[in-house]
Amino acid sequence: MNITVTPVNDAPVAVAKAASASDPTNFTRNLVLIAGNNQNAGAVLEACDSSDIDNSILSYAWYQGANAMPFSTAAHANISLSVGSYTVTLVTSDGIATASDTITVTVFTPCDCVKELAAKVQAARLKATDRDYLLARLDAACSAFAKRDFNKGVHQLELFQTRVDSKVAPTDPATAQVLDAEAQKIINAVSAR
Ligand SMILES: [Ca+2]
Repeated sequence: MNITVTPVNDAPVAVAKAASASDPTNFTRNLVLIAGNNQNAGAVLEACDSSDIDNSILSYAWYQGANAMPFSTAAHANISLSVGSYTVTLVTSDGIATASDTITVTVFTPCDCVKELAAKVQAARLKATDRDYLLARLDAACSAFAKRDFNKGVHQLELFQTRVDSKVAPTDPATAQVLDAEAQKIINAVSAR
């Protein structure tokens, strides 16, 4: 009796993740970035969690949207993305079989983020005088960022934070913390531009 053993190849498993270039250890499958310069933001793509049960050597290819050509074939890729929403697909191959994994990256302008913060101010229970002051600071910040006057925009956000700390924090510390943190995220992104 002859027994012939035919090697069976199992497909690899693709696992993609992305992080901000300014925070390159905090990986996620749905990355949100702020383009501190109004134009683009850096991201790190990582394929190292991909695996193959046969321990085959894996190759990688990263595709944006429906593009037929990969923009990178590295396991670890540094990229720059302009403002917009993207789907990024990792295709990993063991030479015979392939697998894919798709993640999303969204890049907002500072003004986009300021508008989201303004919606949170609108939704919060604040005294009318405080709400009007905070919205005016955000409006001024948005205009300044749109004109690329980044220092003025940051200054308006700092005035926003000061008012939140002095008028909102004493009665509603939870809301104050959220508003403060959101403003700080924008300040950090703009300061790192
Ligand atoms: Ca395999």
